[in-house]
Amino acid sequence: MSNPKEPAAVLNEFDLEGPVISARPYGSGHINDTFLVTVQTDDGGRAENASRSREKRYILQRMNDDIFHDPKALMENVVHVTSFLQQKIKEQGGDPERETLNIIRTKDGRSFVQDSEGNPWRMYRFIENATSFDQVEKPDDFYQSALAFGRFQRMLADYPAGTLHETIPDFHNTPVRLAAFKKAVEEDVCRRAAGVEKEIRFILDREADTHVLTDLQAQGRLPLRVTHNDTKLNNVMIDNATGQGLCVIDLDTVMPGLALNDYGDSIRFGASTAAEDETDLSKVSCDLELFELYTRGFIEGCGGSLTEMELAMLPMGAKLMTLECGMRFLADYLQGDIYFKTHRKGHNLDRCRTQLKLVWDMEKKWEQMQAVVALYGGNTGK
Ligand code: ADP
Ligand code: GN1
Ligand code: MG
Repeated sequence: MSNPKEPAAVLNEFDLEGPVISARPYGSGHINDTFLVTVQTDDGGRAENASRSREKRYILQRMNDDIFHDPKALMENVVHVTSFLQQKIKEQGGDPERETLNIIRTKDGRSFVQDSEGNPWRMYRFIENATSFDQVEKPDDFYQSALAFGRFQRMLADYPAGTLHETIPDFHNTPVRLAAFKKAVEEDVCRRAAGVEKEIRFILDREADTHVLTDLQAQGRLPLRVTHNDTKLNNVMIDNATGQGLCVIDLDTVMPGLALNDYGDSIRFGASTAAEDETDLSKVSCDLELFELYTRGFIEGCGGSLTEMELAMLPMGAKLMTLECGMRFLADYLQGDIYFKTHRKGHNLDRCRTQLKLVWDMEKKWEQMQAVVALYGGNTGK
């Protein structure tokens, strides 16, 4: 379990529009320490409002440098990707202040600061009147998130991929993840492996699946694209007024990758009938209606750019991202919960179990999943 670091020390470094009223922990991300910062602004002395003061909000984050070893490279990516997106959004007549992240610079113009202990911190404009959901509350939100993640990928189609730093090497290289998982089992530093033999076996039994997509990629049959790589539902903001997917956030892992991973990660999180850490596994399954909604939205959002092979492999993308996430949670449990934030004993094990239950359920529904994909993606699997 981790304790967020104190933000007070760095607040003064950023170029804010007024004095800070409050800074409180915010959101439910597993990686960074996130704070909502509120400042008081005045109206600039305009006569009609002379006595009225307003508030403005920001997101402050301590980047997790145990995970992102090179915060400077990470922020270079974020600076470049957000300015690229702002330009595209402007060209398309959108609002660049709400439809992508906007970095708040320090008073001396830097994109992040380090506190006296060397912790890296950055700040974003808070996206008002929009919501990031931890679970699907309304099916249309999930469809809107699919459109948003699909469009995100399409907007980055001509981004110079070679200039991107790989912020976490082999992030979605499932065979490499499997090797790391096996090592965690062998080392068993917390002596927890004996209690999770069933889960370990479940993962090892699916070793052959783990390299299906990386093999296709190596054979040049799946294209590398600039992808988000962390497409959970709570990494997209839905506009409260229009109900549309407004802004894709959490850009720390934007790197060259497979479209299938972005698709699959969304399915594993959002098409589940239960929360990622649900302890009652009877509640966990892959909802085929949500699966269908997301599939339709993602294909549409990608605007016809997915290849036939990508379309055919969508169900495999969903299954592999779920399996990979399951093995990452279990590896972390075995290693003593050192990667993902946990909030209770056995949290990572609970998370692992929901992922494996989902994989099991997807295997049962495999033909139906393929039929859905065929419906929206044309002639697949041949
Ligand atoms: P993590 O990597 O830990 O998941 P995120 O960047 O996703 O961190 O931020 C955590 C949460 O904070 C998000 O799920 C979202 O609810 C909220 N959030 C992040 N950035 C913004 C923003 N610019 N405006 C509004 N909310 C935000
Ligand atoms: C982490 O940062 P967050 O909470 O959006 C993780 C993802 C996992 C996810 C599981 C950088 O995402 O890869 O799929 O948790 N991000 C990183 O919920 O490891
Ligand atoms: Mg996040």
